[in-house]
Amino acid sequence: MMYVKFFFFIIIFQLWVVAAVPIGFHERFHHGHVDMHVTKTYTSPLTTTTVHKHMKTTQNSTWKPEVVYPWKNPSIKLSPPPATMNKQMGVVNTLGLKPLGFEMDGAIKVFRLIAQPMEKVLTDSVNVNEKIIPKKYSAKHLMHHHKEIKKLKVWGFNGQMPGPTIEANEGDRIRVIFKNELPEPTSIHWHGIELPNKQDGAAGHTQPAVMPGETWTYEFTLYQSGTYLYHSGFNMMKQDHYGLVGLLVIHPKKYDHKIDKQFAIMLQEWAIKPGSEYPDLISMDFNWATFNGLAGPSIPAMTVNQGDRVRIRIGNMSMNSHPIHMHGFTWNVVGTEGGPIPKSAQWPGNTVNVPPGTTRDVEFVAWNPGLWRIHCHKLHHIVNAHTDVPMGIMPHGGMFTLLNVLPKDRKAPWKHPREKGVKL
Ligand SMILES: [Cu+2]
Repeated sequence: MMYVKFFFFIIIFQLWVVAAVPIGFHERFHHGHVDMHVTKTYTSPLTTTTVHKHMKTTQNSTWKPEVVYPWKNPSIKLSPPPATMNKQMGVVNTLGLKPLGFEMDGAIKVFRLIAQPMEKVLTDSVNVNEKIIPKKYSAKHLMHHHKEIKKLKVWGFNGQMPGPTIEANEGDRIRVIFKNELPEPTSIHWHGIELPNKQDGAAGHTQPAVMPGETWTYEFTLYQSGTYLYHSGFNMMKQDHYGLVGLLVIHPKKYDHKIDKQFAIMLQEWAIKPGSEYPDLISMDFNWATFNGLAGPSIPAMTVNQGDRVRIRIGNMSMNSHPIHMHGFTWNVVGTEGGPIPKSAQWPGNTVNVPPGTTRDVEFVAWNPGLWRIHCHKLHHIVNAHTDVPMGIMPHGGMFTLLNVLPKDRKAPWKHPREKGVKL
């Protein structure tokens, strides 16, 4: 008799699993957004009647699932960006993003981050670099050009996605006052930073999760220098993918040479179903690739003067590697997510692969005047919206922008530095 009962239990359990999984997925897609939680409906006792009852109710169009964590909770009032936004001690230009400044509390640099739901325009199809492109070269009329605004519901910091770049100096003690205005618990993980375990932001392990409406303070000293990342340390598959990511640049106590212009680029990828305003967090078929939450032609160019020494810092918070390629120059890879690379180990190139969770710094002298393309060299990542429009038509660039090197003398004939005996 016991054996029969056990056998009966197994059959019912399997029925429940088979029924509950597709119902859960159906509801998540049906309501146009993706949530990680399972509604209370599916935590019911394991009886056949319950399963049948719920199968019936899901077929009824008036049935509504209990959504615990939607994209936004209307009862949470969103704060304006902190007063330190757009004020900067820093020198790094994170293309298309406002910088984050700080206040001093004694010797401590205090930064403020607020995690919030927001809408991000990836592109409005307007070429922000149109003014610097010679009219005769404009390809605008040679291609189909959809004037389409691509908006996405994302999560960001201080009204920005990705979050603002935090800049500090090696040796600084920093405090980050962090407020959670998301509809679900979260935390901030300081990716690559050597700090006390309690400050690591791994919610559920080194700290409790910061609940909606709560504030949490991180404080640590920066012993390293280089390009680092910050991102959500809780429910990462959803939250990092929703845009809770940013760059943390730590300048060395002393650069061994002067750098004239510094830029930063965060690499991200999105799977966006046609007509949807939400990223599909389950799909691995990414059809949108962005620099700093922007897609070409809406990514501003990097404008420098001929002769400038330029550093570009690239971080990757997506699930694929991105071989970032630039025309016209040979650069040196001078840094990774482990900090500066010793001179003897730096390597020359014009394409640097940036795997997920890493950063790469490249440096070069902008001797070669003109407009140079910089883009991911995975061909699908140059053109977005593979499911919106026929593949290959270019209304939406992906990870694609320009380096604009202003010539010292417009009339001077082009000369390679080696003709003048200069080895770069
Ligand atoms: Cu790529």
